[in-house]
Amino acid sequence: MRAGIAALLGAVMALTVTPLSAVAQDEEPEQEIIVKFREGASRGDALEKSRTRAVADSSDGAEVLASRDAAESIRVLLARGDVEYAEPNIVLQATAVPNDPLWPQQWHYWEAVGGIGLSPAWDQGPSGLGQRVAVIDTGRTAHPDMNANYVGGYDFISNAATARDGNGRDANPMDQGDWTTGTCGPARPSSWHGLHVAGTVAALRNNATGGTGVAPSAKVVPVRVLGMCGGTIADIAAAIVWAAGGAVPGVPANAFPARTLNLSLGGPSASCPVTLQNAINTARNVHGATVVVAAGNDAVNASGATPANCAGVITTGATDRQANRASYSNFGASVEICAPGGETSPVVANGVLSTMNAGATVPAGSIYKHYQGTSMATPHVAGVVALMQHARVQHAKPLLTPAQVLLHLKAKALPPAAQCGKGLLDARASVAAAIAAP
Ligand SMILES: [Ca+2]
Ligand SMILES: [Ca+2]
Ligand SMILES: [Ca+2]
Repeated sequence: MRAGIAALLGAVMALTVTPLSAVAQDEEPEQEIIVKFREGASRGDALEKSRTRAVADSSDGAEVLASRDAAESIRVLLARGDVEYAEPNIVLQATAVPNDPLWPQQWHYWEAVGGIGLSPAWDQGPSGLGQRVAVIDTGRTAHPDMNANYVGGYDFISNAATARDGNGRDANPMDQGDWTTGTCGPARPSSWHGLHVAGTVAALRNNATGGTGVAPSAKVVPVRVLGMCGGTIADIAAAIVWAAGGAVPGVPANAFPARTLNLSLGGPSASCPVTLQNAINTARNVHGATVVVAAGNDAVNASGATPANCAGVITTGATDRQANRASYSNFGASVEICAPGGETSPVVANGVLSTMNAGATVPAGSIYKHYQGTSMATPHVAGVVALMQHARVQHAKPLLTPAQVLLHLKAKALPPAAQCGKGLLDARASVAAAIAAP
């Protein structure tokens, strides 16, 4: 980890039912009833006595009737001997449960205790459409559940050796793999960390493939800063400025500036490096970008980790499946909020499930994998920020400033001892607050 200060933080790294009203007035609009007659029933008589009219066939030999007093019609029908059943044809509201087959394993999105309440956030309208989230990480890796949501990007790694692409900064942000054979810390396979993080932000939803991201219509701008052994403050700072739309000497202007930046990275530092703080200030104050960063995975006070200890960022700690602060998560006063980072030990399924590559060194097949870490928590927050901003657009309101984003990010309170900031991210309440704000 000496080569660069920043290391990966991924460890291994209502159904709402609207009952029909039962007001008996002829002026009332018609309500529907589902009725099933027994064989040989006097159907015409039943319709006349119950003051109903036929509308359509239902399933299972039943049919749909209309009535101006459904409750009374049902009472009349049920009193007959030739009716098997009669019930209101109630209207169910959409609850956004996607068809992605891994959704049931993505407990971090929906589980009552440890999840973020994602479906009821989606139910309010937003999907992240039109929003861009820069994932400042290991770069872009192809994946069928992610490819359509990548846009633009750049490679800010100055060191050709750690970049593994034969040159310094360049326009191709492809992740070349960050495996090491022991040059910096223990030997380990490639993490494809940026792919996992990107999938949590914006993996495709309702494509009957894999899982989904938090903001599945948002675009991810892959900005590469982490290579073998991590990345430098200079490269990360340049990436922050560029991702938000600022100018970086020697680098073409960013055609896809992002209003939300995700930095699932960090390293020990007693204070926020000036270079890093200046970059964050530019992104935030000049370009209006919300900067979401990981708290770090060393189970220490986040004031000793950077960029967690920088000003003007949303520092994100991690919770486990039981909504406790995760065992590895940093904590303390510099943590603004926590989100699911999971714990893969002892139960792998209690990690965060997202897009992954199977390659131990260079890319191979596309898979899905559970990771744990504040790296995994951070994109839950970034994705919710994209939902909040999309909701603002949907309601013809101006985008939220970074300060407003933090104000309106909502969380389920955790015990003060968790030192988890506002608590566990609540996507539903955050979107509602974004919509309600002036
Ligand atoms: Ca390069
Ligand atoms: Ca490159
Ligand atoms: Ca999917």
